[in-house]
Amino acid sequence: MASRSSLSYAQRAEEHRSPLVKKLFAIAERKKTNIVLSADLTTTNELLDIADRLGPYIAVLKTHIDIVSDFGTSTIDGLTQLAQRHDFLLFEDRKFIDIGNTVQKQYKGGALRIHDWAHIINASILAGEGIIQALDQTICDAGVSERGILILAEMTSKGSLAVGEYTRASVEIARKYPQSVLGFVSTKELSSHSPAASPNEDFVVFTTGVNLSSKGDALGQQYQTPTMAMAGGSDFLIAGRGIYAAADPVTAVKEYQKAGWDAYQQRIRSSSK
Ligand code: 5BU
Repeated sequence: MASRSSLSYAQRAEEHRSPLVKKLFAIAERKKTNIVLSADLTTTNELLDIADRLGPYIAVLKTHIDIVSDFGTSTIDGLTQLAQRHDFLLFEDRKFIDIGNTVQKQYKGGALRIHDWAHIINASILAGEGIIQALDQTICDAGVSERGILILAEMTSKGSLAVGEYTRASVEIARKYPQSVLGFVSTKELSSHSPAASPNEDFVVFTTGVNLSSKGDALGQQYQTPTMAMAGGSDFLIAGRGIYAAADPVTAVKEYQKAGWDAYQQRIRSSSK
């Protein structure tokens, strides 16, 4: 089957069955951006300040909420208000990885109340299918339409073991939970060439490790450029330090926005020829 990534976000929004994916693609079209800001700031003030300044240029804000040293109600309320004001979604990069019973508690309750505010979460299938079943159950039982899971099918760090059979199993499990699994965090598009792909299948691909000027860091991170990621079938580009740690983060986010959008337009133009 041809990859859905040759279609425009608008067309995919129209044809997708998930209200959350429809909203995500509609935001991308409206704001002309496929950038996910990885806002790895460690205080509520810094996090809300960057979300407010860069919010107009991004489709999604990704958090690691457990690194916020003064996390509290004001963190969540602030993020939720800014997401509404600037029209972006919230993605908590919690990487759930435990048995089903535990992840339900981690997702729904605890100190972080992730289900209350994060539209998107991610999970590893290392523990088996039960983890996705558990998160799917929490989402379906809550009856909130704008909640979804990305399966962590690959990782960008050097020597990652999320490869081969693990990655293949991620795709197989994703197919069983169409109500709640939106797609993958992966370095490239994974599913369309599999013989099991159905014609209407449209997984969304979020790609981390995106940077315009660096190839990696001293702790094993490995980067690709926005153009490379989009050519590989990525739909949303996750960038952190390349943007928030730049001398001028607003100028930087506009550069990433332009690079990501140009590469997206190039992709849909070349596949319509
Ligand atoms: P950076 O500053 O652009 O390197 O930040 C990358 C972010 O994406 C950071 O929050 C990581 O935890 C996250 N990440 C990643 O880098 N690689 C992966 O495979 C996954 C997440 Br999954």
